[in-house]
Amino acid sequence: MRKVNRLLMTGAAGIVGAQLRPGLGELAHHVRLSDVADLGEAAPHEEIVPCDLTDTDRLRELVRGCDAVLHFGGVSTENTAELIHKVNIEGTYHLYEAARKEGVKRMLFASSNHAIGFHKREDRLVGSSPVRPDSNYGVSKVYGEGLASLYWDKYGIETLIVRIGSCFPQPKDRRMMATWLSAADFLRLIGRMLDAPRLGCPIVYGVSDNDEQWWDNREAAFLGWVPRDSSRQFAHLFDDAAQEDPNDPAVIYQGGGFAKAGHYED
Ligand code: NAI
Ligand code: 15L
Repeated sequence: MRKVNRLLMTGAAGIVGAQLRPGLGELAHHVRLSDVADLGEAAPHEEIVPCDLTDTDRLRELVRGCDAVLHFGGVSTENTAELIHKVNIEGTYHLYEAARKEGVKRMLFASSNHAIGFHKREDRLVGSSPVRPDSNYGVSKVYGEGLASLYWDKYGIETLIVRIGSCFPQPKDRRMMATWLSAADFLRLIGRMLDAPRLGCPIVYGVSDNDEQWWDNREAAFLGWVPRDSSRQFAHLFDDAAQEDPNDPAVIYQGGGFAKAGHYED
């Protein structure tokens, strides 16, 4: 594939960012990495630009000169509504505004399965299935998806919305056998996103070719992304599935523990 010139990744010090970072040099000549946390030493093709997403004044400088932005920064699990609003909702809004003003044309929005977490596991969802957020966090992802859609329809900024399942080096529990996304599959998806002559604003479920599947990416088939990895290789770690309580909300709903949990601030 053709490399883009400059690619920005926010949240680069996080769990997903750290897994993707080693592969981004295959996709871009210059990789700009940003976070509030330490990013270590820059490789020759990397630029490190620390930035707090709530520091609105610095965001234009952050995105300036970038061909595409991978937006992973933010609060990545349930938290106080106040923090989620400030970082995930306001921060994402100001990042998109900075992108619009600086002429960035292509984005990846790291959405989450928690935007649809109150669907049951036996429901098979497509990109246009109704949202059913399971947390304040999930609502912030629904906001980001709506914002991406607006910025495509009104301003022509394309976004790949990825409802990520569970992107970790390996599944951490039985549920993640169904939701696991390998870093290699994610990198191949980003490659398709950067290569597509016309992207638009599709919703893709970020999940590998696992045996148990809750999501169907047929509506984004034009991208030609076919995951190659599977959680099957980790099946031996979770042979206690028979002990799952079928009446447990964490087992009934796709969002697992996020759907089961009460209000974060109670
Ligand atoms: P993470 O929490 O490990 O990484 C998020 C990064 O954002 C951290 O390095 C943190 O320092 C940074 N950050 C937090 N507040 C910030 C601020 N105000 N300004 C700048 N940077 C800030 O999360 P992870 O797992 O790497 O997830 C990355 C993205 O993907 C998040 O948006 C998350 O919601 C989303 N996602 C991740 C999934 C996963 O399985 N890891 C599943 C679904 C969605
Ligand atoms: C997410 O959205 C979180 O960012 C991640 O930490 C996991 O909890 C993941 O969803 C999941 O559902 O496994």
